[in-house]
Amino acid sequence: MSFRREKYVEFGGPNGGDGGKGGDIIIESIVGLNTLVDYRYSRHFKAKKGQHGMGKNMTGAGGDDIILKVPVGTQVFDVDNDFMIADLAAPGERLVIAKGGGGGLGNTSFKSSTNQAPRRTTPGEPGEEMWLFLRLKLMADAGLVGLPNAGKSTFLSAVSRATPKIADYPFTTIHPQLGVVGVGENEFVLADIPGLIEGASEGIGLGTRFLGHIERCGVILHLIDGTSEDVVADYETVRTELAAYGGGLIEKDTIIGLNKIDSLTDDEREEKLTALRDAAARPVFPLSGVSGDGVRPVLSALWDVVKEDINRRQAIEHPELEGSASRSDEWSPI
Ligand SMILES: Nc1nc2c(ncn2[C@@H]2O[C@H](COP(=O)(O)OP(=O)(O)OP(=O)(O)O)[C@@H](O)[C@H]2O)c(=O)[nH]1
Ligand SMILES: [Mg+2]
Repeated sequence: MSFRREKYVEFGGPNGGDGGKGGDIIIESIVGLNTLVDYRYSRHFKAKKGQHGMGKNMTGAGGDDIILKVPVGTQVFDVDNDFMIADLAAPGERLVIAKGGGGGLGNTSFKSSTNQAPRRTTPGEPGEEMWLFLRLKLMADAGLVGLPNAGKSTFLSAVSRATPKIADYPFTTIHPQLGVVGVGENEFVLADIPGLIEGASEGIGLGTRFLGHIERCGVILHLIDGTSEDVVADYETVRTELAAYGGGLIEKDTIIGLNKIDSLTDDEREEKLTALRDAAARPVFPLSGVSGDGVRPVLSALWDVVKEDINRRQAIEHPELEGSASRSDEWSPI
């Protein structure tokens, strides 16, 4: 509240300006961040309050906003109600998640013909406050699935610079890993997730909680351990769990690879390939992540699908770039 006070001005009238608005809290997806680890240690964010209104009808400055930067692929849930507030699937998506309160009104705002010297003001409004739950869905172009020990992590380390842990016991991989696979001038992101076992969809083993990471992949690479007694049963087990999980995984384009052929005789290899082909009713790629045999054709097949997917997404997001993900004949050395 303020009044104009000047010599020779008898009735100066009110001149108290309004208060500034509080800062907003904004969440924004940016390229180059891969985890939400920053929010593990720092969990409270409070935007600045607006400044007070002042005499001479000066409105207070608004408080600065706070921008919470999160990786592309972050989903924002309301902790209390458990509903999704935002799905930041593309870079540069921004959303105001908590609005700063409006500034209070100075007494000038209450001036009227009947009240020329109002002493009335209003306090600022409180800002919004909330708890959020952030969940990151990795954005991979292609995803690896298979039973534990199928050689998924070995494959990822063979085709990218990723260095996942590899060992001859099940559930070596307990967190999803991403690797960038170079394809001539192009590249795509391949995700390695923990192995699935029978009953995974009911929570057995590590369950299916990592399958969410491949829901957005354009293509799945399903690896089967060639040294297994029954490759068809292994194949069916994983397919059953994918189907039980839902999320469109079972309908996704899938490349099937019979892995570890370096440990098979020619006869064993042919026999297992034929059996798998018959069961899956589609081509099966023989390969070895250890020796590198057959890896290139698998990458080619993956890229062909990924490229289509990228082109489709670009056509939606950036129509001017349509068709720019070209076919690659040059593969980076493995
Ligand atoms: N002979 C042979 N062994 C392989 C090949 N690929 C992987 N292995 C071996 O198989 C075992 C399991 O390999 P991983 O790459 O850890 O298997 P994974 O599918 O990632 O297993 P989980 O993370 O437990 O699901 C390790 O002992 C690897 O050395 C291959 O092409 N040939
Ligand atoms: Mg692994």
